[in-house]
Amino acid sequence: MWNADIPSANKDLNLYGSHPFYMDVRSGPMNGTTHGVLLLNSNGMDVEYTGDRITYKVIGGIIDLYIFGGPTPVKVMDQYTKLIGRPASMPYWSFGFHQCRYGYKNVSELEYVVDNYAKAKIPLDVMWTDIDYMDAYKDFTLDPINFPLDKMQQFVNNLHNNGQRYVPIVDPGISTNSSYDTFSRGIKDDIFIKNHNGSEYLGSVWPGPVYFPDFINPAAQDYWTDEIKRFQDDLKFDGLWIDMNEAANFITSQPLENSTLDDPPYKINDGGGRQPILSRTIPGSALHYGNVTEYNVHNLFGHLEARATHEALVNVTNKRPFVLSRSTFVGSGKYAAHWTGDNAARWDDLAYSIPSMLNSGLFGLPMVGADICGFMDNTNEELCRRWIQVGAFYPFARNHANKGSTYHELYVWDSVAESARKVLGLRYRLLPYLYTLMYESHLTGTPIARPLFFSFPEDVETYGISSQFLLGNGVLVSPVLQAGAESVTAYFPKGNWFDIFNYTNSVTASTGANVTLSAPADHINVHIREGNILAMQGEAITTRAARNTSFNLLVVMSNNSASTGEVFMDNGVELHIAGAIGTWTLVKFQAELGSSNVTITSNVTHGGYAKSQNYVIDKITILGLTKGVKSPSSIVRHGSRTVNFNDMEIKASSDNEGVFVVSEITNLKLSMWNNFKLELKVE
Ligand code: MIG
Repeated sequence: MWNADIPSANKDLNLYGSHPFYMDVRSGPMNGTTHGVLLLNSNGMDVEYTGDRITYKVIGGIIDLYIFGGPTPVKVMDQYTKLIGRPASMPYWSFGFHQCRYGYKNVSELEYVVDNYAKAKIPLDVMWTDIDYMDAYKDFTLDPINFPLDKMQQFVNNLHNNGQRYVPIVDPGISTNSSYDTFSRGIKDDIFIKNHNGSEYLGSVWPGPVYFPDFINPAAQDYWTDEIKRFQDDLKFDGLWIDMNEAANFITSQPLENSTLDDPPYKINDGGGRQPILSRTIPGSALHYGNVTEYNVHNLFGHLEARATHEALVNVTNKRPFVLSRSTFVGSGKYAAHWTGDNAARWDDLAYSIPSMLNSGLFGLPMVGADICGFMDNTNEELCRRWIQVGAFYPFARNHANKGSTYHELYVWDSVAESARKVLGLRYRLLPYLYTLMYESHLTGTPIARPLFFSFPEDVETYGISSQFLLGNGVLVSPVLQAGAESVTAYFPKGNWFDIFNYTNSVTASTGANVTLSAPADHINVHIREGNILAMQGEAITTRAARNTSFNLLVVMSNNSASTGEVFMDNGVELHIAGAIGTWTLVKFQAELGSSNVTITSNVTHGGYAKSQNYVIDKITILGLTKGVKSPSSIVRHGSRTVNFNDMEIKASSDNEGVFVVSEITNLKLSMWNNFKLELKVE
């Protein structure tokens, strides 16, 4: 573990971040008993796992070992994130679809991309710019020719008017060009990392020679906040993308003579070799504020930059920050979202994106995704199509490509566009669910995207599965990860599962079972399990538009227990999520099956926000019953009133297998801010 700018497309090498944490799920007499272990240590280390033991070879610091007793995966995450910091709340818009590319040439090209998404009717919430927008790669500047301020302002304004957002990249290395104000202010504030002799450490990154801000220095926070404020005064960006924060360096400095900090006696595995640990980063002998050596805090650089950037955005915007960081450490989820770095446009990398995403969740960084369609190399139509089918269900869904690679925005190929409309259509209908999972994650640390064993810890068959994942408790994503495949063999834990696209294809697993499902070119299998209730909204091409649609409650009945679900709502950007003032609404739903009726109830906390938005449930869909629901069996209570829903329409149709009935109740107009109780006959 030694944070490094090594593309994640390479296997079995150190990554951008370090998380000396693991979760252990045991099979045996008490299947599913789970604990977690953290070695809270920022030094470089090798960690060796040999089946029955784990060995930490740590080259510094103290042994600060935490054991989280669980005994379930959910409880381990609660205990772990209670210690390291709960995952940051994320703005609602960040659950929309994002488009980025390294190499966009100018503002016109940005406009072209945004326009083409609109023309193709593919959702797009956030447009990004990579280092191309900068003047000679200097942070907080704009290329005066290709990305001039006035045009960029207009571009960002237009995005905002359309309910869209803009996120630019910022790198940590500050150009030492003497006419660059950000540099001069950094020198004046004396916030750069030093050599052991007190001069500034000179690295080299995109702008050429750079100094690196020392985010351990309290003065660096003020400096960073001030720079971000100046930039925000010019251009109203909505979040920041912090890259290269391992910290990446294009040069490898010479080790100081006899320095065990630059060239320690035990050589950890860095980049696949056993070498001095200053390869393409800041040397271990460099000094931070308070004479802290880089040797001890190297793995914290990205974490501290994420913290400083988060704090800066809080100060400057007074809104919920969105920070995307490449490098992370234990606790970074409190400040940032994460993408998995430079993958390649290869089928293997599509498959690896699932365990990478799931790991990030276990590390307390639930807002995560991989570059959709693949960053390095040229993607192709089939791979990009399968990738958006998976990526639509990453908590953080961003298409990104390397400079020089073929363009792969979702409208480029018709078949990709068509599939994107379908899967992102579902994603946007699921936005209230994703957002509620974020809220739950923020409170308890449970990831948004989860390994199957989170919901089925007693089922040992789930433990090794990294080709499928769950969103929340009961939405199962079973993608195609191979070229040419038109079917997928997926594992279904015990229960009744329903195709979430059409409700009518079901899978019944009386015990856990591998099931082969058809997966034609435009389709990904996504199923919802009995026992779950989802509050969904309508399709739209921005999150803003989706939020103006009425709700559809999807209730999946179970013979074994009551079905439950909840939805959290607020304005999506306020700083303190679920704060004391109560400008938010939480609604819990429950559905129970009686001998001849179904009862669906809601329980509202702080109805005010839902009322201010006039949120109504206009339709309830009930799955999982072998008979259809009929007219209300008794009264319908809605708030303090007893209501007779004269307009209510009920339609029941049997599913493809003729086993289950899909019941749809429309024209409901149930206000979200009032408790309701709905009793329906089942015949
Ligand atoms: O040296 O900013 O991982 O997403 O497009 C490469 C250019 C620097 C690495 C990031 C990638 C980004 C690229 N950056």
